[in-house]
Amino acid sequence: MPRNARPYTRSIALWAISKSTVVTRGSQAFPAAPLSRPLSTDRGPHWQCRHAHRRRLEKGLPSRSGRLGATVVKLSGLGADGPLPRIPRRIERIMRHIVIGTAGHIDHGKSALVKALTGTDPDRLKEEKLRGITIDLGFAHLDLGAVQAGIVDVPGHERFVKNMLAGVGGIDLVLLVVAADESIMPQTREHFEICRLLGIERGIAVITKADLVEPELIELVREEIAAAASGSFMEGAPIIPVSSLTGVGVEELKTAIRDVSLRIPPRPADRLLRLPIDRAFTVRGFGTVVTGTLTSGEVRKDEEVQLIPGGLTARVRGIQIHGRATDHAIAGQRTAVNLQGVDLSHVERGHVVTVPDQFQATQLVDVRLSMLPAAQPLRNLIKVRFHQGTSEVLARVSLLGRDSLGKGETDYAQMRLDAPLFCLHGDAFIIRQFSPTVTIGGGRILHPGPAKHKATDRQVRADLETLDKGSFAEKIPVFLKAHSRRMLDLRELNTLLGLTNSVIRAQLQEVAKSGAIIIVTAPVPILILPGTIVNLERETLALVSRFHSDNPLLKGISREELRKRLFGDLPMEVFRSCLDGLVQAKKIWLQDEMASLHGREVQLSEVELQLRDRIESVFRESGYQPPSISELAASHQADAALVRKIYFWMLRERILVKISEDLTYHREVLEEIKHKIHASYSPGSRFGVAEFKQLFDLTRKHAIPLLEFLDRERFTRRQGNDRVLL
Ligand SMILES: Nc1nc2c(ncn2[C@@H]2O[C@H](COP(=O)(O)OP(=O)(O)O)[C@@H](O)[C@H]2O)c(=O)[nH]1
Ligand SMILES: [Mg+2]
Repeated sequence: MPRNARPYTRSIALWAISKSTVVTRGSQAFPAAPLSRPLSTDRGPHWQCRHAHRRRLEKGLPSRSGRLGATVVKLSGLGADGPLPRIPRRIERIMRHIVIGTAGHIDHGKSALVKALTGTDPDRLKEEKLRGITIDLGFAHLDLGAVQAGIVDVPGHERFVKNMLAGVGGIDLVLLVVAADESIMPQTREHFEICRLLGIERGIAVITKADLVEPELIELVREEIAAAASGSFMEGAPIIPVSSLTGVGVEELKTAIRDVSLRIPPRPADRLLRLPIDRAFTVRGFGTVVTGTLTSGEVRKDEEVQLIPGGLTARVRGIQIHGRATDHAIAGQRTAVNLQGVDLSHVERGHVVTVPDQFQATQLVDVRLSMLPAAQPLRNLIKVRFHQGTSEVLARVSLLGRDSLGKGETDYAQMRLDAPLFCLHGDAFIIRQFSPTVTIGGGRILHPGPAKHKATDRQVRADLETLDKGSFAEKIPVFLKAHSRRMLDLRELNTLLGLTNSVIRAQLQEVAKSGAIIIVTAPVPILILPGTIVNLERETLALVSRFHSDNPLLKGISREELRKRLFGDLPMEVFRSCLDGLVQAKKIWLQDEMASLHGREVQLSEVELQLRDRIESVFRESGYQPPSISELAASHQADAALVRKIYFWMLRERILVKISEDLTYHREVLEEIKHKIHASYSPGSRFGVAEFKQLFDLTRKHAIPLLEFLDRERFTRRQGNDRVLL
């Protein structure tokens, strides 16, 4: 055993073996793809290190024990939630799970090629066999040792391009098939354009039916392909002549697929599960099964998932990859999932299997739209077919302040969808003409849930440009701004992005550090634009000062009233943080749940001041037997309302203390009473009501409320008919 290959007992990520260590477990291999996520080590100490087999694996051969292996890299210091490390190039090359799609004109030999590569006839429908054409997607598994590829075979017929579109999303590599005897044909171009618009980054051109033509013709086709590919993602891609009939070129093609595949970086593990469904069917005894290319995240057996649109939840009863049962599948794998708890009638192509309670479908999307060079100009508000993932819906294109978008042009637009669809920021889409159905353009989703725009709003264009070209830190404020409340909680923001929890938290911390957003601590953190906080603070100050001028004798506005009036529908934490900020900045005083402007004293007029002094001296002088409020008004011949107003102000200022419904004492008198009791009794001693009455020369009318007040103040405690001094 190499020195670095220790037994793993920690439950966090297994990022900890030396570079040259190959690991297998039981009869199952660990392909390189799981490197994109932490490996759980709770499966026991069954790690075997097959150091010597690395070379065989690198060449794509099975290890000598008949098992496949993978190398796990030592990258210490990362927990299961840590950001993903970059897998060193050397390691990337060990093993790949990828998805390959075919593309090309009808009858050019795509399905025959898939059969020649894999032994599987991808034309699975009875009608396909009967008519000899591919109608819907077909699937096969290509085992190249270090490269495990799922192949999606698409129909070439123009009528079935919509099926082609459902299959080609999420592929890593396209095999652009061109028959030697026909060369490039309309659907060769259309499929190629679709791949380009979908942002597919790698391709191999295959000249099929090489047995039917002279070598010179093959060279001509090769030149035509090279010319068509120039300036695109396929510029310089391998072009391989093949005969599916004789087998010539098939091995070369496999080698090329392996070479290209090993250079594909692993799909980042920074996103949540998305499995756009391309097929749904039932299997007797198992129920509903859906298949698709797992475009991001991972899915595990027994976990709960949700289907969007629709929102139905289901349990993952089983998972298969290339016909073999497994406990979990990761991004980049062709995956079949057996769903428990949903009826087949509720599941269809276009739905997406995802994590529960995170996403919603939308009927409005902001996009960057590019028209194909050969397309007819697109008129504003025209109806088109909108394809995203495996779904297709009708949509109207609302252009931003223009009447049409010409061929080859690119601009921002808003799509108004006829039916809800689940997509995220950055997803690719295609549009096809309503009739006749030809592909006319495509692009990227910028905002998957915006407000409806006014066509003339200039700011909209600037914001969309940021969502298109900006950095993560620049985009976040735009998402916040686009929301009517100008804030989003982390969950709401992630509805647009689909990142894993740890990744989005880490990235947002960075953005907050730059000052572009403020994160308010809450059970789900709330993201706010600094400007929004500034406005709220300004409004708070304005409201408090307005309150002061309307209510000069009141100390301030109650906290709850302030919240209701300004922050009614905003989260409590935002209110709290805003108010805390103002208190800390010494702009607001917060006392007894009352907010007032910092440094503000209640201002009384000259007349009011005189009245206050008179009332105060009445209460001081009347000592233990103060007057009631009505007696007070009568004896002063002053306006009763004004007396009440001053009286309440004095209560709020705690100059007077109301001890019962009818009795109010001057604060100093109450202090004096307490002093006198202390002077007469030591703590712990008892006295009765009679003693108390005598001590202060009181009747029951004053004595009982006073004693009850002292009990409430925890100055005394009642025991039977006595009081104990505390
Ligand atoms: N001679 C020859 N015929 C081929 C080859 N590949 C496909 N074909 C034939 O071409 C026809 C169309 O093939 P198919 O795979 O269905 O084309 P697809 O529509 O692109 O899937 C079938 O009759 C095949 O037998 C080849 O390499 N050589
Ligand atoms: Mg076919």
